Amino acid sequence: MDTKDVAVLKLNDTTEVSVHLHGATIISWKCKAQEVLFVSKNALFDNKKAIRGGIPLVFPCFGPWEKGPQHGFARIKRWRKESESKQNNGRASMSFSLEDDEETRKMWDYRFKLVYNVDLGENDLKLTLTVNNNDFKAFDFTTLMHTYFRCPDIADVGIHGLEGLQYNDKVEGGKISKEERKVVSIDKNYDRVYMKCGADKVEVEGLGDGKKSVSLVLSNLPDVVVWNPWEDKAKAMSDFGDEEYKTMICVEAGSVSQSVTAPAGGSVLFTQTLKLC
Ligand code: TA6
Repeated sequence: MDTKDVAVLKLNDTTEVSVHLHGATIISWKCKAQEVLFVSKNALFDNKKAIRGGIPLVFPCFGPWEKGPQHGFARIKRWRKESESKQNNGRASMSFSLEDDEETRKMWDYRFKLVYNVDLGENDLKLTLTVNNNDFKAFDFTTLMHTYFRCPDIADVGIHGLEGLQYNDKVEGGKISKEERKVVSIDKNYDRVYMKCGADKVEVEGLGDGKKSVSLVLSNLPDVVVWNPWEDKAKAMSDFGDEEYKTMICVEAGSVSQSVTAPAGGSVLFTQTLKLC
């Protein structure tokens, strides 16, 4: 049942997804009766600040941005719900859109329409972001799905599929290193951009009730950001509990290490499918 701020899509008693119109932020994904996503108990839902958790959308700029807010404006603008449908293949979907307006054009003078499709299956959630360039000039951007996963204990989380990849370590001042581990575990502040990830290689274990894994199947999203604020940075965030770093991990699919060009009048599609196993 939708409210004025949140659209809810229910497939059955154990499968549903909720999308807050502030940023078209997915704030809940229940799969096999388990909540898969993390939302901070201190998250603000004031339709101003980005929601601390779920899957905020980053566009047109990942990270600090000289033209506007960090991670761009998409996650802090109000999106419009465009459609909802149940397919006869046992899936259901909703779509949302965001178009340029005076506020966005003051920061970033381009005409665009973002269309976000949220497609729910019994065991997976398929997210497709289409960036439409409605302008007479091309524009460059970076984009990312800033997914916060819930876990009972960060000590039991392992991230597979990163072995051998180069990563930009933002904790180490942007130093480029190579991941040697088969399974990446988290025991401190991590803020890394793993580059040229495989389309279907990354899997995160230790999620949900701790016994679940989520695999990421990606299209046109070559980078995976791994972030956990750890103790000191957790304390420094007012919309994040001091101890909550122990029960979350961000594994974020994006196109951020290199910018993407949308040609005038053209469109670029990005897809991430999260599969619970
Ligand atoms: O997820 C990586 C990151 O860029 C981190 O550097 C950290 O800043 C995080 O995003 C959260 O950013 P936010 O603007 O939501 O506080």
